[in-house]
Amino acid sequence: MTRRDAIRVMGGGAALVGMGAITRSWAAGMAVPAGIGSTRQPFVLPELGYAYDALEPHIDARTMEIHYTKHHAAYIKNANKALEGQASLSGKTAEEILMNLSSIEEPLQTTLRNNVGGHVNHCFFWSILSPSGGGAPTGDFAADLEHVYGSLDTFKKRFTEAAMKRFGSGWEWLAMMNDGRLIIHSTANQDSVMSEGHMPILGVDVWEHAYYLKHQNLRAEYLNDFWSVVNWAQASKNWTAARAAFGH
Ligand code: MN3
Repeated sequence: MTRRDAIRVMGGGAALVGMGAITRSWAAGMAVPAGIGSTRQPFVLPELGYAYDALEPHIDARTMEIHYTKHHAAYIKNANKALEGQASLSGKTAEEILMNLSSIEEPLQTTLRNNVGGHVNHCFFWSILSPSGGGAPTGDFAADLEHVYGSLDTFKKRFTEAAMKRFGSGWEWLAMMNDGRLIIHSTANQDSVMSEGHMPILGVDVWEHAYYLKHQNLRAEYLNDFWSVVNWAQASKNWTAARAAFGH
């Protein structure tokens, strides 16, 4: 029986069994490639891989610097502090914690949802941006997008519309469900799609701290700029890793 079959046969009850495999796939380099981030405790600020001003004019240097050295760093500090003395969680990766949040008692669960989620989401976000980004995806990932959404432009339009509808702070994602299908999905605050059993392929931070200095309240202009720096090669790697993790 393959893992995919196991997940299908056992249904929801197999979620944790499936999650174990997914976590290993993720840890092997899905969304936090070598050199980009550490998902092991204690969490540390990852290498950005490019200069603060490398994404200009689309995302400005000051926003990048504050976002990375203040916002992301704060999630890391708070996550590590919350995990101090939590022996049962000390060997867990960030992803394992997010995938098994419901097993953690409150109020720790909420603290970890926000801060481990914030760490993982931001590691993912930095990796999905690139000074040489933009353009269009290629290969099987591009074919899947076209199959599901009709065209890249239609996908971008629907993703942007969904990101505009996220009320308050949160994220917009292109994610894969465990049956291999793509979905455009929004999460509030720092919630991770991994806590819902999905794998992230592409994501954009729509908290105002991600764009307010340059774009002020104009989220639509920020999202338009996002497409100019999106790292489709990384998204394609994420798509391939998600397929493998779910046994497709
Ligand atoms: Mn942010």
